[in-house]
Amino acid sequence: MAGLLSPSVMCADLLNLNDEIKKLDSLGVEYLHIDFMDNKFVPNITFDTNMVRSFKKPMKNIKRDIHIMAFEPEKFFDAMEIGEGDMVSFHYEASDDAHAVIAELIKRNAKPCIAISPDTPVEVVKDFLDEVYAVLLMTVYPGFAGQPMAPGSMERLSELREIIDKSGKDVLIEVDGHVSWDHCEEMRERGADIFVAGSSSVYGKDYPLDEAVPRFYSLVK
Ligand code: S6P
Ligand code: MG
Repeated sequence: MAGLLSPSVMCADLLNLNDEIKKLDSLGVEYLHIDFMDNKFVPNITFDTNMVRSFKKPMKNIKRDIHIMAFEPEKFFDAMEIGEGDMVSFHYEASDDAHAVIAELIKRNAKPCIAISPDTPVEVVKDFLDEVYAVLLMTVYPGFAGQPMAPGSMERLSELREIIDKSGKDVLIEVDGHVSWDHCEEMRERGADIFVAGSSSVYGKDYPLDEAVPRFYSLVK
């Protein structure tokens, strides 16, 4: 399977999101990465649940990739109208009962993903490989765009790939955080499948979006 792209909407032109989403859709991008924060689990706020719901309106083929950086993630599912087609990640560190959160996502026909922050040992995912669609490996500390990659992230990615491969489960790896032009090829080689692209790649200053997107795909084939 070729690498999948999930541009981070917090890095897009925030005053022009309707057109931005339509453009990504017309470029054939698979996912729109939507960062949701509670200002508790992480010290920041991005979009509220109304916005997360509204992102559905301009979408034709592109799907929501909702990254919930919040305690008690399940309490936001109704307001976000999470359902079929959505890929939803929540943090291992922010949930008391991750298995129950995954079960709720499966009940809603969403694709459940477990996210781990840079200081969390990758082995914790072993308990969830029977249940999740993907593991979201944070390669920056959650909360902000535009950060440098957290030390050891590449090695963690290889370790995670090995754990998943050894398990024999068909679980994807999503990488999120400084997935830059310089890093994305190596991430692909180390086993990443879904790439969150933000200010260090497709939303950087180097290329307009309609050039940046095909360029990114060519690097993560
Ligand atoms: C960070 C968030 C990420 C950022 C992404 C931005 O809390 O989860 O999804 O939006 O990292 O991309 P970049 O290239 O600026 O790191
Ligand atoms: Mg994110």
